[in-house]
Amino acid sequence: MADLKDLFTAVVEMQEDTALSLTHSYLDQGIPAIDIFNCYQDALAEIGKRFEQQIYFIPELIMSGEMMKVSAEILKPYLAAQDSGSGGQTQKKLGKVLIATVEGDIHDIGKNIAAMMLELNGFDVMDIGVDVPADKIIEEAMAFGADVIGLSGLLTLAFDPMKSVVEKLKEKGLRDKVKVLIGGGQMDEQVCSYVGADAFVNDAVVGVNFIKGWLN
Ligand code: B12
Repeated sequence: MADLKDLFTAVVEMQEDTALSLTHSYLDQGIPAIDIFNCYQDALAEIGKRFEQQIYFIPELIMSGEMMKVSAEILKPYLAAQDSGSGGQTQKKLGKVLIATVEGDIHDIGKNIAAMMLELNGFDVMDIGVDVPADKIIEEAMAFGADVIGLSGLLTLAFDPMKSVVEKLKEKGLRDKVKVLIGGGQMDEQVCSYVGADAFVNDAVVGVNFIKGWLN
């Protein structure tokens, strides 16, 4: 991966204009969009740490979210062009994925990126937004004919709503009809087993590969 230190610093230090111009200049230099994207993600993780240490506060979280959104829009066409997967609009869709951020959680940057990566890789994706109650997720997934339900959540408080989706699927006798993939920075093996999901990811590309494996 290219050394994108300056971009990392610009994002972490909230230098929005510098971050934007570096993003364009790196793209012009032919640096892979995925490397630039990963740099933003690392910078956001650092901002999260500073928030925990009370060096940064809500305004910085908001600003970092905005920077990530803007960069995702810029990088999207490059990610699509550089994607070597089996995606593309002309190919037969590989399967249906319903994606949502669970109830109580409004973080949507990661979810939007995961949805974008899945689309780029040839999946039919239905994104039903943030703060979505379990019943609504299941109802929409069944109406859509989803093969996979992708649940996003960044808060510790998201674990129980995720678990609730799995429990309700079981109650309705639907658990074996769909795979459940949970995503977000805090997801790990322990959360996955608590929730009863089929897998967890902290990275959208890894998520795409899981789903490809399931649906092949
Ligand atoms: C930006 C941000 C915000 C923005 C969100 C803007 C938006 N539109 O999303 C705003 C300002 C709104 C916000 C609010 C809050 N936040 Co906040 N936020 C962040 C921050 C800095 C970055 C999150 C982010 O976007 N990361 C970048 C994305 C790309 O990463 P990602 O989400 O992990 O997604 C990747 C993968 O996980 C994966 N993925 C994610 N979902 C899915 C789903 C599927 C299906 C798949 C396949 C993959 C996948 O793909 C993505 C790309 O690889 C994090 C810090 C951090 N380290 O995460 C804190 C953080 C998540 N926030 C936190 C907190 C506490 C809050 C607030 C409670 C603050 C407050 N006191 O009000 C509120 C909560 C509001 C709510 N009810 O949801 C804490 C959570 C702590 C905890 N244990 O619960 C964190 C960890 C900060 C910290 N270290 O304390 N936040």
